[in-house]
Amino acid sequence: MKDFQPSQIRNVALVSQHGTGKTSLAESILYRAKGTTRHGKIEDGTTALDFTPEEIHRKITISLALAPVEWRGVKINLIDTPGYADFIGDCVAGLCAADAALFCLKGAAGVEAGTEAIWERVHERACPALCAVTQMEKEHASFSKVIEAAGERLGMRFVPVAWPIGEGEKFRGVVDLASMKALFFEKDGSHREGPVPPELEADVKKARSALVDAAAEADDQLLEKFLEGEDLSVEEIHTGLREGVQHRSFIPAVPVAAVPMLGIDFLLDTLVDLVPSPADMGAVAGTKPGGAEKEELKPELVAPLSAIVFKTSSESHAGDLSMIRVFSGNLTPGKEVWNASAQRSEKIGQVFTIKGKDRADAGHIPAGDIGAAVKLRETHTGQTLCDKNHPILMKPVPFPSSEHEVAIAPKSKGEEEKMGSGLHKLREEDPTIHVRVASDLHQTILSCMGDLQIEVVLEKLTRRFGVHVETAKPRIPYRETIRRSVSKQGRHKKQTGGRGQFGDVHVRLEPMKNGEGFEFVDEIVGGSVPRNFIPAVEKGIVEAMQEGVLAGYPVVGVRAALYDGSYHTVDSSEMAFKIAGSMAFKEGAKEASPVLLEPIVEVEVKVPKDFVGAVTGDLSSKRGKILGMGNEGRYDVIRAHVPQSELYKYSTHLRSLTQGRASHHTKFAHYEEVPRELADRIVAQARADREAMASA
Ligand SMILES: Nc1nc2c(ncn2[C@@H]2O[C@H](COP(=O)(O)OP(=O)(O)OP(=O)(O)O)[C@@H](O)[C@H]2O)c(=O)[nH]1
Ligand SMILES: [Mg+2]
Repeated sequence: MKDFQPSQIRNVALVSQHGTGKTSLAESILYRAKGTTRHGKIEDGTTALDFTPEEIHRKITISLALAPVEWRGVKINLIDTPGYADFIGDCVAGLCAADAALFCLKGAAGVEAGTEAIWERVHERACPALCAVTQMEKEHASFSKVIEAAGERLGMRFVPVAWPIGEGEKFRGVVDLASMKALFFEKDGSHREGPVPPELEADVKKARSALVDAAAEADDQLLEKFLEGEDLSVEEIHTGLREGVQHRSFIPAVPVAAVPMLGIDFLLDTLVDLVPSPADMGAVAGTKPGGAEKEELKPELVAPLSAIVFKTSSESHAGDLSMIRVFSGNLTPGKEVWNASAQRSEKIGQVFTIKGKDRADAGHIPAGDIGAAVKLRETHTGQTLCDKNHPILMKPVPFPSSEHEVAIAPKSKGEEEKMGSGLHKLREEDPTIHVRVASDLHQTILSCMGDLQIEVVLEKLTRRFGVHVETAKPRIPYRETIRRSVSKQGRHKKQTGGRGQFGDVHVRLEPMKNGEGFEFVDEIVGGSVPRNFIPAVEKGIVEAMQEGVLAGYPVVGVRAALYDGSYHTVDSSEMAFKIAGSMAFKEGAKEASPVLLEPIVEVEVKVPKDFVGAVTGDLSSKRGKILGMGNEGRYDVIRAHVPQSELYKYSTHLRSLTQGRASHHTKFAHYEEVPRELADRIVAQARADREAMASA
């Protein structure tokens, strides 16, 4: 592809919930604009954009993909993003590279489960948006119903720029409301002009008036002209609409059907005319590294470099790549650039234009454009690249936190390392994947956005890294403590010919006020336990506390005071006193009313008002305590303390409870005593497990 000025580029991310037809739309556009010679279909697994085996057999998008096309002398960089909530990380990343979102809604369904959650991402990023009402040739499709419902639900003003001629199987054209031309679809995605069908005149007149109002309101000069009673030209309407889009005053909407290629040309024209170019978007705002001072750079080729790595990919034919959006300056191979996020220098290797899984040498990536470089050594997803002499830090990609945890282990012993390096690579490609080793639980914990993402991670580990991995429920890090003070003697005496072993201690165990930690108090007077053996006593107690007397969980919240003891001049040793300390603790703890503690987490659920009752009721049924309610825009925020053991797979549960319209965060709060009945069950289970392990 040739070079394009920032004013000749449009960067558009296709976003929506799963299945509206984003990938199909991008494929049809790619085909129509001659970006491919084959019209890829999801059903046949032949798309250029969903090219991994995991995507093909599930018929869904998992990773974002790029589809650059040229239309009317303009380069449109389409970024196809996943709609499944589990892969929202790539939707967020795609939005960071785009200047506008093409928000897709199904013609026959409109607002669905997941629509709002995706819209929130567009909204929080303050991303300008257009809307495509898709699958318009399907039964029950209704353009006007969809935009009315979406307007109400999302609290946004949707403005049709075209009116459908026929809907469902009669969908055969659109009236371009700016030019008032009726465009009848040809099979190849193009159209021919014709008269506006008389039965549509009233609807079209009303819709045009709303469109012109919107365009005029967005631009002072146009408003003046409009108020003086003059009609606006098509160009003027487009200028006004583009400004309105840029300032997010409204969302222009067009009807389209991707698979049968109906309305593709009109959609392409709309993208060229109404999506703000990088030049329209104006100066790139960031901060000076190390402070809050603002820094701005013009979106020009001659300006210092500012760019963001929005995705790392190793899936394509193209090898390991860093996908980059350049905001200002020029990214050229062989040049040293500055990673302002990591404060490191980075050498740029070859750079490419990417289309699905294919790459083509690009020479450079100019201001406003999107491309990729051979995977950078020092730079990770979300980091800023710039000119060292003119550093700027852009906002990092706001990846959501992953709350869905499972324990994982390789099926074959000895493959831990392979699993670890595979996961490391997958995490580079999708930063919503987290892995940690929970040493107290003897488990490796994988945190993802949901079950589907976990399934995909495991599949990729097998396909790409040859390691088969099993999952299990993560163990709960229970703890034990004592509720009562007890004094106990621990006496270790062994006489087996020759030198014996002797250690004798008196220890008082007390519960600590805050229920946390451990304290050892030395109350020995008169040398009943010699100084040099006292640390060994403490060591014995600390070791014994690793496995509590109830169910073998670590013990916390205990003060152990060594107040008396005795020794033998020949037979006493550190080892003997350590054993004595340990014995005193084990025996004492049994009599000190030991109890089981469980981790309590603070959960924050962001939920539309209609679901507040359902969510609070559910949290209460999970032994949760509601702490309070707040407000965040159109959402209520519920805060509650809930036992961690009740929250296994809560993401999935919450999704089904709220039709995918809620989100949540958790953080550890504190430990609390487990209710008696439940504790008895956990203790019995732990004992059975230990016995099974012992006999295995
Ligand atoms: N009849 C009809 N079917 C369509 C159209 N567009 C998409 N589909 C079908 O709808 C299903 C989903 O299409 P995709 O293009 O994968 O949807 P998506 O929005 O990319 O889905 P995710 O990537 O999972 O978010 C596929 O079976 C498509 O064949 C259309 O215009 N008409
Ligand atoms: Mg898709």
